[in-house]
Amino acid sequence: MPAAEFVVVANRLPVDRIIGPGGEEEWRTSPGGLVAALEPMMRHAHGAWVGWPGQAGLELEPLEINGIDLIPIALSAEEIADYYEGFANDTIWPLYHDVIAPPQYHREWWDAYVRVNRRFAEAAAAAAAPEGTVWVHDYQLQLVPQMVRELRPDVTIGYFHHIPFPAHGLYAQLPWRDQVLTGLLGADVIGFQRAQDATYFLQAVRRRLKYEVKGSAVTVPDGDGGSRTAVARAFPISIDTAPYLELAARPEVQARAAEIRASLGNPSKILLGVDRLDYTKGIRHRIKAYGELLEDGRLDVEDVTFVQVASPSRERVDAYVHLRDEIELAVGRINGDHDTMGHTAIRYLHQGYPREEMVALYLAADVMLVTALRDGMNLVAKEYVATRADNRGVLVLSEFTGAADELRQAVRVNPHDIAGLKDAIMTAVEMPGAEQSKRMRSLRRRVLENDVDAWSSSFLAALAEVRGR
Ligand code: GDG
Repeated sequence: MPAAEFVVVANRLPVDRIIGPGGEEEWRTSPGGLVAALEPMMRHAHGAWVGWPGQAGLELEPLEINGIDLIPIALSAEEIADYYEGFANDTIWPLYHDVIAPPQYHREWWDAYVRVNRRFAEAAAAAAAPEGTVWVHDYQLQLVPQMVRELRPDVTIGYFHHIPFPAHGLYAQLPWRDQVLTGLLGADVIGFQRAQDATYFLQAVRRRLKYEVKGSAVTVPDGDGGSRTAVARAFPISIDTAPYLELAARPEVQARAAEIRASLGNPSKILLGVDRLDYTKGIRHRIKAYGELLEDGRLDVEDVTFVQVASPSRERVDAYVHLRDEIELAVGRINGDHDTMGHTAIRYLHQGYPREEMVALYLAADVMLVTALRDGMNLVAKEYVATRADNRGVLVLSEFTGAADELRQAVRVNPHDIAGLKDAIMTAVEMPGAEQSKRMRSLRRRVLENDVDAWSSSFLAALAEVRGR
């Protein structure tokens, strides 16, 4: 495989391996926004993508799909347990989401994280063309930037952090806090979702490593008496809006939205939640507030239905097993107390759906509830807004999401404040049409202008600027 001008490094490859009925191997591109954002540029610049193919023990040769070289990284079942489910999802994930669940600190998980990060870095270093660009993604790979730099000082390195970065008081818990900062500072540009995340990162760098920080620039000593500059700042991610606009305009998707309403008994208002089943998403808080509104008689199941799609996630991590039990207990209680033969209080769906169905749900929903306790961005909020070409519908949005920095015309909530959340839900349910469209127009302008292309272009422009120095 020839050397690649542009190398993306992410935990997962952007494809899923499907084994057909006759045992034949097939690859299907996963519909993530990241692939959509990077694909055109990767084809143009001869791109390679380094990532795990998604199955334990699968050792594959590099392959080319749609003009992109895919470089699979094999992970054993034990490495998945320690590096991915362990350190990434049970240490870093809860710590960086403000310790909503207690982070577990295990030295053998850290050792696996270092080992696996090195494997990704070596593959990226081997794939990159002289003076090429390497763009590393997310919290599973925080050590990769510095590892790539040591192997390939000639390449330009970017890193984008999709989840929040915590305040120093929390970050300081991490037993490997200095190593992780050093790993990230191997990048020329370190991108975060919110300005606040970048500020917390820069504070940690100043306090722990004592490097000089001026504005968004860090002076990173190179060990030989010299130094270089790394830039850390916000680049809020967005969605690829085109497929959402296109699906929302399709007559059959609109007909499906009407069918969904009818199958719920044509309630006057449908509330919707769409999340991975994750403790960061505030699903319990949302259910509690809704249950109390029914209890108080402020909402009635004859008029209102709440649909919660909770797509299965990280099912082998204990905290997720408990969360599922708690949510299902709460849903069962509320439905038991309030359902009638013809109407259900909460239609709870622990399933994943094709994108068409998600868009039909967005179109069917009068109120979208995004009540995350902490969320890097929250793309669901942006997807809902993108699909509402009729300018109807209300977004209830937690102020603890990255999206809240941009989507100022949403009904903002602090999900910890159940009384406030109840009032916000009522505001949304009762909002007059004219007010809905005034707000939705402004939300849509924002999402349509700042799409995922704008995001990747601005990140790459910042990388090019650093390189030009
Ligand atoms: C991380 C950060 C940041 C969900 N269920 C189904 C489905 N989805 C899709 C949604 C959306 C995506 O998954 C979820 O994105 P979010 O942004 O809401 O949340 P995370 O998964 O936690 O993502 C987050 C993001 O990275 C990007 O930087 O915004 O803060 O935590 O696109 O629509 N899609 C389909 N079926 C489902 O059942 N088709």
